[in-house]
Amino acid sequence: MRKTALITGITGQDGSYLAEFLLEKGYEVHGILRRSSSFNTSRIDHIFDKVNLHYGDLVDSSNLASIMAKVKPDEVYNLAAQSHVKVSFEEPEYTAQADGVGTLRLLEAIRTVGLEKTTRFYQASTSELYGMVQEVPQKETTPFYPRSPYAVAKLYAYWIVVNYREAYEMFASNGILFNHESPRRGGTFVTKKVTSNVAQVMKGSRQRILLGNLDSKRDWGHAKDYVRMMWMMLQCEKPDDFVVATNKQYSVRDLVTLCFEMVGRPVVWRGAGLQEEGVDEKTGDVLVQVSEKYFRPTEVETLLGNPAKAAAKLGWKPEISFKELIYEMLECDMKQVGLSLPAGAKDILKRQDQYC
Ligand code: NDP
Ligand code: GDR
Repeated sequence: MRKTALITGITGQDGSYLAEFLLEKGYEVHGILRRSSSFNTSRIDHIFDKVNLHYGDLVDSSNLASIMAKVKPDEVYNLAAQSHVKVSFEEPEYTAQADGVGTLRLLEAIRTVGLEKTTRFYQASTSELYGMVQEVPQKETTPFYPRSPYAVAKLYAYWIVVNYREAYEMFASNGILFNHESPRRGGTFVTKKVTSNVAQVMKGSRQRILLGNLDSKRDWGHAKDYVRMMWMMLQCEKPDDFVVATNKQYSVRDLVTLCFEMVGRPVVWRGAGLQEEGVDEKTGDVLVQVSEKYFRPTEVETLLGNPAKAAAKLGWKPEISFKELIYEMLECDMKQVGLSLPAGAKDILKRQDQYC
């Protein structure tokens, strides 16, 4: 029998990859779309006629219940969220409504229509829960210490999922996903901001890149690898929570260094703090500067995930390396401005180094 899946956040990075993945598996795919004054479906335009879209919002309970009653999904993937950490400091209440209480609304919608014993539920939890890290690397048992309104809202969502699993025996699981990126990543997240700005610098339409905390370290994987794991989590015998990560970390400075090396304009770093600059090794041109504007009131300095449980219980491991991910994103952004990557980028891709 053909399975039915409902994806909230289908127009986002992960939603679009997950929809493709589930269609390939033969699922009937439904998604919740927010009304917008302009088109917001660019990531799913290529599969538009294959998915079923319903207008809705995680802040509207009755709408969620009526979608649930109509679709009666076998699997629900809750990916919708105000997902930007810095923005959550400016919109804390809305972030709590959408990311925290929104998860509760969706779980209640499942119960309201009597699907709690049959529908499986995936929650997009996050490494941001670890915040001020209490253990390195982070695993499923590492204590949480959220450091933003976003992370606090996601903490509520994490625990309400655990509670509904225990209280109502729902098949409800948390994927504690570390940062994952792709050419479809939103332009205000640091990887995409850097790859697209580097392409603009190469085109000559931008002089330099302004960034916040260059010391921040992240465990960056590829979104395609991570949506596969979302599905795997709902296919196992029992609901459970899993860390999904690569167990490798790089700083924002490493990311910028690699990108400029790939486009053939290596940078060296000079100065410190707000005065730190990334300078073209040959010409001395300033290509990167630090701007306070991108600092967060409380920062998550370092994240590194241990995906051993996902490997042992589900046989999952990431297939795309950090370097391959950045190459793919840069290639896409260079194309966007009518350029291509120099031949040397392929050599960097093949080289054995710390970015493998
Ligand atoms: P995106 O920001 O790319 O996508 C978010 C999606 O949620 C979009 O489809 C957006 O719609 C939708 N959305 C936002 N608010 C609402 C709302 N109130 N009601 C309904 N839909 C809404 O995020 P990602 O794809 O990167 O991430 C997916 C999920 O995984 C998010 O919950 C995120 O917090 C979480 N996560 C992401 C990680 C990552 O590194 N990418 C890591 C760990 C967790 P619209 O297109 O209209 O804006
Ligand atoms: P993050 O991703 O906050 O980890 O949340 P983001 O790419 O925004 O930041 C990563 C780190 O880079 C530093 N940084 C900058 N960040 C942005 N956006 N812009 C800058 O100019 C900049 N300069 C430095 C940040 O301070 C931070 O330390 C992402 C989101 O997808 C969440 O939804 C998800 O839960 C987590 O990843 C895991």
